[in-house]
Parts: sequence; C-alpha cells; structure tokens
Amino acid sequence: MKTGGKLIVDALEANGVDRIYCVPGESYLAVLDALHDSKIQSVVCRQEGGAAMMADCHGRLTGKPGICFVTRGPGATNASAGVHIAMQDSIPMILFIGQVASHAKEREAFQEVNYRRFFGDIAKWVVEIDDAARIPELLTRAFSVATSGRPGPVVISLPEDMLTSEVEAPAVLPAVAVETHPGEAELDRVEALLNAAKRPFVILGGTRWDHRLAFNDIQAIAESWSLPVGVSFRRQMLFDHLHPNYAGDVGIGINPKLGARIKDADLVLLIGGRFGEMPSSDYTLLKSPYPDQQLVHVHADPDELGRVYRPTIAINASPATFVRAFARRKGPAAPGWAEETKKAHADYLAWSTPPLTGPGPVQMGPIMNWLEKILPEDAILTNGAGNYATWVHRFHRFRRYATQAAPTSGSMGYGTPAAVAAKGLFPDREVIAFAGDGCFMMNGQEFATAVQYGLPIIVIVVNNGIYGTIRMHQEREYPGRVEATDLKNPDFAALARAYGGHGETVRETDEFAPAFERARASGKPSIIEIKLDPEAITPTRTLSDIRDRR
Ligand SMILES: Cc1ncc(C[n+]2csc(CCOP(=O)(O)OP(=O)(O)O)c2C)c(N)n1
Ligand SMILES: [Mg+2]
Repeated sequence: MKTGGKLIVDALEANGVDRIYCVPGESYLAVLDALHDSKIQSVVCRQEGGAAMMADCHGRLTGKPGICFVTRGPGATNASAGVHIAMQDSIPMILFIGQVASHAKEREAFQEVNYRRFFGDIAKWVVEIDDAARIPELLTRAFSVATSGRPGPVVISLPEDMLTSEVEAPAVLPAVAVETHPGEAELDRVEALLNAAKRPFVILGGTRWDHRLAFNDIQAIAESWSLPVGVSFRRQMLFDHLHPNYAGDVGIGINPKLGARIKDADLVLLIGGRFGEMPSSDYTLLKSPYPDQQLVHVHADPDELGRVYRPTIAINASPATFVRAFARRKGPAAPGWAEETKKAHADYLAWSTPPLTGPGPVQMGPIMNWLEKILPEDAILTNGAGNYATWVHRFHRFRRYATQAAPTSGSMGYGTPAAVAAKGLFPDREVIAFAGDGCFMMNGQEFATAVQYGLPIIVIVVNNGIYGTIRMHQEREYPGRVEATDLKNPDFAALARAYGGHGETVRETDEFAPAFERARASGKPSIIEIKLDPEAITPTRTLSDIRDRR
C-alpha cells in the first residue's frame, strides 16, 4: 500500500526527474514528505511565478518536462505566468497543484479554484486526480502529452485527501515518447521543389531540437544545398551565428534586408516552428492563409499544419526525423542562389555589429562587443522582455544549442528565475541574465534562490528608469503624453548585497569590464546595474527622435 503522495514521487522518479521547483503549501504536504525520502532535489523558490519559469527553463534547455509544485488558489494563479510561457513557447512542463479536499470541492472552499476552467486556455492538458490508484496511468499520460507533438504544459490538480489516501498500485513505468516521421514521398516532393527553386530560404523554429541536430545535421543540409538559414524569434540557439549560411534572426525589429529576402523568396522551408505573429512581422513575411512563397512546413503537431498558413507541402514530423531523413538528399554542386546565401550572411554580420556611440555616458555597443570577446561559446544567456533585450538578440552571436532562455511569448520577469534554473542544471557553464529595471523587479526575488543554492549567476540590470518599451510606443503614438511609464528604482547593487550576493554599479562604459570581472571573481550571485540614459531607447534611435518623429 502506498499513499498518493508517494505514488506521485515514484512516477517522477520512473520518468527520470531529478529536481523539482516549488513553493510549499499545506495542500501537498504528503508529496513533500515522500520527496524527503527521494533522491529528487527540491528547489524551493520565493514566488510561484518564478518557480514555474524555472521549470519552463528546465524544459527548454533539456527537452524533458520541467516539474513545478505549487499550492492551491494563489499559488496556482501566481504560477500561471510560467504556464502561459510554456504554452506559447512549446515547452514541456508539468505543474502540480495541491487542491482542496474532496469533501469540500464545489463549495468555494478555502483557496479553491476549478483548474480545468482556470487553465483551460493556457495549458495543453488539465486533469484532477480523484483516485490515487490512477496516478500511474495519469502521470504516464502527462509525461507523454507534455513532450509529444507540440510540447506544452500539463496541469495536474491533487486533492489533499487523495494524496494521503493509501492504495495498491503497480510499479510506475516511464512514459513512452511519441515520434512522427516524414514519408519518402514527401521528401521526394521537397527535393523536387528545392531543385526547381530560385530563391529558397530556411527558417528554424519551435522546440524538440538538440545539439547534434542543430549543429551537425541541419548544418550539413544547409551546406549541401548552399541554403540561407534564419532562426525564428528567440530561437537563436538553433544555428551557429558564425556559420557562413546563417542569415539572421526572424523576430521583432528584423533586419530589413532579411525581411525583404524572406518576402522575396520563392520557397520557404519552415522547420519546427509555427511562424507566429512576432517572427512573421504580423503575418506579412508569409501571408495567411495563402503565402506568396511556396511553403514546406514541417511540424510535429498536425494541428499546426495548415492552422495559419496553407503550406504547399505539409510534413507531420519532428525536426529530428525530418532533418535526419532529408540529410540523405544531396544538393546540386553550384545552385544559382549560392552567392545570395553568402550575401545573406554578410548582411547578418553587418546588422549584428553594434554602434559604438549613443546618448549618455554608458554605451551598450562597446559593452556587448566586450562580452562577445570574453564570453565562452557555451555561456547561457537569459532575458525577459523590454528594449534592453534587443542588445542581446541583435548583437550576441549564439554559437551553440542550449545557450538561450528567452520567452517567445514576450513575458517580463523571466530572465532571473531562468538563470537560476540554468545554473543549477549546468553549474560549469557561465550563466548571464539580462533584465531591464522593470523586468528584474517582476521576479527579482529569485535572486535569493540563487544565493540560497550558491548559484553564481550574473544578472545585468539595464536600468533606464522607465518601462522603456512602453514609453517608446507611448511617445510614438501619443507624443509627450507620458503616463505610467516612469520608475523610481532601488539601488540594485545594494539590493544584491542585501541578498548576500555581489553588487556593482556601472555609470560609464569603461566601468563595465572591471565590474564584470569582479562579479565573476566573487564566486557569488551578482547583480551589475548599468545606468543607461533613457534616451538610448534602441541601438539606433533616441526617445526624442521617436517623440519628434524624426
Ligand atoms: C508580464 C508582462 N507585463 C507587461 C508587459 C508589457 N511590457 C513589455 S516591455 C515592458 C517594459 C519593460 O521595461 P524594462 O524591463 O525596464 O525594459 P526596457 O524596455 O526599459 O529596456 C512592458 C511593461 C509584458 N511584456 N510582460
Ligand atoms: Mg527600463
């Protein structure tokens, strides 16, 4: 006989889970008690939003579901921010919620929420387990749902009395992953389309990639066919930015030359991604429902094929099976577009070279240049949302898989908790979180988690004293009518020290390098606050330019 709590932990162990991210609650004490005897590490966090974002980052960097435990009501609603990210970003994750006891359900008992309704639109699957004997069945299904097709978050509600009840149940077996393969007929058609194309373009996106796939197999195809390759918004770790076939990231504020290149392509191979609103420049690069280009869309979820774009060829396959199968088809010796591929890479190199001047005493361009020189290729960079993120996305040249954790859903507050999870997973790699002053304050409390577990992340807080992105839009749409976008901030370096970390303040460009070296040498979680002039709102435009419509 086993308790429900013990069976949950057995199922996690059977599925290879080695850590969970949580904020405790009295609603799932039986699980915590079972974890006490397990090898699974619990990472205790400060707010459920941060815990869920850590679980998301875990899923993002490993491909295995990130596991999060939270309490009912407020714990669950706090965690919803991370569930939404995992949903939009196609990340495998399982959120467990302690639920009110069965006798009290439907009375609006203390902190009661109906999770099927609450998470209905932002989770891939929601289930409440009423009978502990069904835990092996429903958890096996949860692992399968979270990872199969288009990965996503599963929410599992655990009534308190179910967790303490004792039942007989079989030993739990690991879930079986579901794979989808392209057929030879489809591969023939793709090959024929490519051979007939004049200006083909490849876009990589989505999840379910791995290092070999992104850095050997897809490169081999790109080289064999001399294809230009772009990556979707915040999926930059899918292709080596210094590879001669790399054409740039297809995201917000796209290089206009790259945008034109995609619009002008006669064939687009979209592998793994959905090409949503952000990468598609609001559905203008590929038109919905009928793109001007021929479109080969490869996706592991049949529901995504034909959902927004009618493809010329729809291939229901994971990136892995498609890329490995297509790698056997060799390209022509010298295709007509080979010169254009070289130009595309030259365009990227020019676009990703930062400007060295700008308003104010701190210049982000030289700081990014310096970071590019000293950061190891396997450094992991995380961020949330804000104009500061442009500096990372445009000027950091990603070289490897599993080096980026940034929400395609544009959620603020992600960078710090993601860095905590990343450093816990890869203690030997350097982990740098970028945050704005607004962004940091959303989940900055997880800096305490970094201190608690001795995880020396470096958080670079780009402090311009405003919710910069919104101020930029405000000045453009309603010039001079500033409302609710100014911020009065704490002393971030002092905050780092108060948490038990290392703090630095950068007021001039030249102060950055020594501050960064001191942060590294401290061996502690660190915050480096960069005081950026709010006028430096984008790498190339000032706030005044935007207000005055120059
Ligand atoms: C959770 C969340 N709330 C609000 C927004 C809307 N939003 C997008 S960017 C932004 C401002 C970001 O400010 P900051 O982190 O200081 O970066 P900056 O733009 O100033 O560089 C806001 C409020 C969002 N994307 N996510
Ligand atoms: Mg700001």
